[in-house]
Amino acid sequence: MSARKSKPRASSRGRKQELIYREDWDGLMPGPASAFRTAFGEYHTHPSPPGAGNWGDAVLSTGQLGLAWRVVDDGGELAFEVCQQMPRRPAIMVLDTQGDLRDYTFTVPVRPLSSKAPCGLVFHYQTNRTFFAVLWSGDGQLALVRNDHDARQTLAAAELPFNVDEHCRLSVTVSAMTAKVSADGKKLLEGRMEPLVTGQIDGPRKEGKVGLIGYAPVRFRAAELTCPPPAGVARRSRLSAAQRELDALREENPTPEAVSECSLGDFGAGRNLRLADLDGDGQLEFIIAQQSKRANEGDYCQISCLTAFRANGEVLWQLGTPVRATSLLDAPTWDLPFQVADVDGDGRMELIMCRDWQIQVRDAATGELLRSAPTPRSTLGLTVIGWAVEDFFDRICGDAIHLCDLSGRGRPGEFLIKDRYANLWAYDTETLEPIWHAVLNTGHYPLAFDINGDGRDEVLCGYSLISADGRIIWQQRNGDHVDGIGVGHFDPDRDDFQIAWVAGEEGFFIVGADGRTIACHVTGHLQKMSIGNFLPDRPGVEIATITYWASQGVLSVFDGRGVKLHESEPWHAASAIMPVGWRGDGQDFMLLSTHPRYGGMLDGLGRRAVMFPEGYPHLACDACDIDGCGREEVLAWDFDRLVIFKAAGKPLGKPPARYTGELYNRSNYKANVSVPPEIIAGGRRR
Ligand SMILES: [Ca+2]
Ligand SMILES: [Ca+2]
Ligand SMILES: [Ca+2]
Ligand SMILES: [Ca+2]
Repeated sequence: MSARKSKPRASSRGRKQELIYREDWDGLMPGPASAFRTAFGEYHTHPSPPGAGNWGDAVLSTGQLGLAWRVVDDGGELAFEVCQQMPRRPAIMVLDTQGDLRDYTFTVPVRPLSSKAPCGLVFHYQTNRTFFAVLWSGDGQLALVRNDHDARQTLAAAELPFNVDEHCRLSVTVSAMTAKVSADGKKLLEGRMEPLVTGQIDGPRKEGKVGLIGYAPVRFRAAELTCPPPAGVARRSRLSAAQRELDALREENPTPEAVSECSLGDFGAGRNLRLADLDGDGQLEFIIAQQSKRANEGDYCQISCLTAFRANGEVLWQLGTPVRATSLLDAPTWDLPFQVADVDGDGRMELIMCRDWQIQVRDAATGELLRSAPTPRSTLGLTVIGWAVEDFFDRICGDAIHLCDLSGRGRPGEFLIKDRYANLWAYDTETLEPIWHAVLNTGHYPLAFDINGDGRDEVLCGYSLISADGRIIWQQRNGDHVDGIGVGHFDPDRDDFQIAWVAGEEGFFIVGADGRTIACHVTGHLQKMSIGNFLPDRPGVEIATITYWASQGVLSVFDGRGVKLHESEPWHAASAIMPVGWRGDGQDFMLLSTHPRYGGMLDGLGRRAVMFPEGYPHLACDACDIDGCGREEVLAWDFDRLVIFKAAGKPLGKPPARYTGELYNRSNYKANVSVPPEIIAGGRRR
């Protein structure tokens, strides 16, 4: 990962240049150079980063089968090859190990393989949606562009005959925010670079990374990165200052200590874990679900094995037959329908679940079946998403369960159950009788909340607000679907509740209680959202979002009014970005993952403020104040082991009162929160 430094060398124009990096293909072999294209990275962590060598694959292709990037033999040397048509978003391979580049020359021999769409180099890269690029098109145009999310500006253009039979040595030199582009040593373009501004508190970005870009098949031979020696001196000074700042930041934060570790035997699974005091002894236990897939694999899953266990690995009970998970494809990329709470108010926990087209209520301490009913009859609904036909089976499989209080009994006496994308039903937990059915674009996980303060929960589901009686109060007509929903008094200047949602390609929204949009940002395919005090120096909560699909890993931090404060790309995948009150002084971190190198906990500026030790699982993670100390612990697991990390030492302040959601209603799509209680005052949240 270190810079490949060598003695200054003479450039073609005779001036000495310092070599920052030259691709020597060390450790690389012909073969795939991309991650496989599934929803795995929405909230699971790859064992190694998507990409190859020192390069990260920054754009997950969608709509294509197969991989976007390969390392190939190219006339006796190696090369990176884009082996896909990528019309929606370009394939980008970013040189991850070399950031903070200000004045430099980036040179790569490029051989286009298709005239259907452009290829070229990216530079001053901030995220896979914010960068400068030189793009070579099939019509023989070479363009210098500034790409700021969906706004693209051409700064300069020139003719360069397109040639799919030979390599052309493309080179971009950046000096004092002016870019000069040459091809085979001939200067063709020059343009001033207005710095990209990624967020209100980020400031203009005057440094960035470099990478390779292709909207269509193209080969790139060994890249070379050089700079004038004074720029090298200045860069080393910036890098060491940044490292000192990061070291100081980590020094002032508690380190993670593994306080508990257990084997998951043959019942381990990905991110489908619930926490509850199953036996009423005051300690939390866990239930983990294994799944069996069918049809298109992801949309009609059933729970195959459910295991209740203690933190020491002792199994309390088990339903079904465990089958040891072996492949990353065994990790769920959906929710499974089970939740645990005291739904009848008798002081004992019940498990509400769906399995084999049945709704079941079980004693959570023993797993014993108390009552059951068939799941709802399937119906196509109005908004069928092409790949998931809702009437594949005559009864719904049950995609997710959300416990709620529709009748105002003061406990979760009802529950919501949905199919994958089109129908939502409310049920009574005692009678297992259906109460109502709504047909809508459900999105992934609803949120019940008493938004009008009458003691009964309303239901936020997809782009709709539904009354406790099942009547749609308002509904926005947007495309795609909502993944996660939050509600609260986010804007201190407004009296109503605001609703925040992330909705894939439609973006991140803040909506008033009347259903009108207050703010909307499209920063890629918005996948996950969490709400907490990520910037403690700023008043109020911050709302963090992260993207996946087509341009993954773009982390954005907004204030409660929807003003974008910060944006970066800490890792080329999404994450549940669980808010964690790790310090115990009111500041929250975002848990990216427990991977010792690519994960960590981020502050509101995207800095890795806390890192996790080597030698522990990092497939999946979650956070919860398990022991009631006022700070969240971090749970990390893979198919074999579960470990609990605790913040070392005493809290750094007085842990403030916070609302972190109910212990039940865990979901891979929900927005997770850590907010002052007054943010949700006047309503109740499930
Ligand atoms: Ca217990
Ligand atoms: Ca009970
Ligand atoms: Ca209400
Ligand atoms: Ca704040």
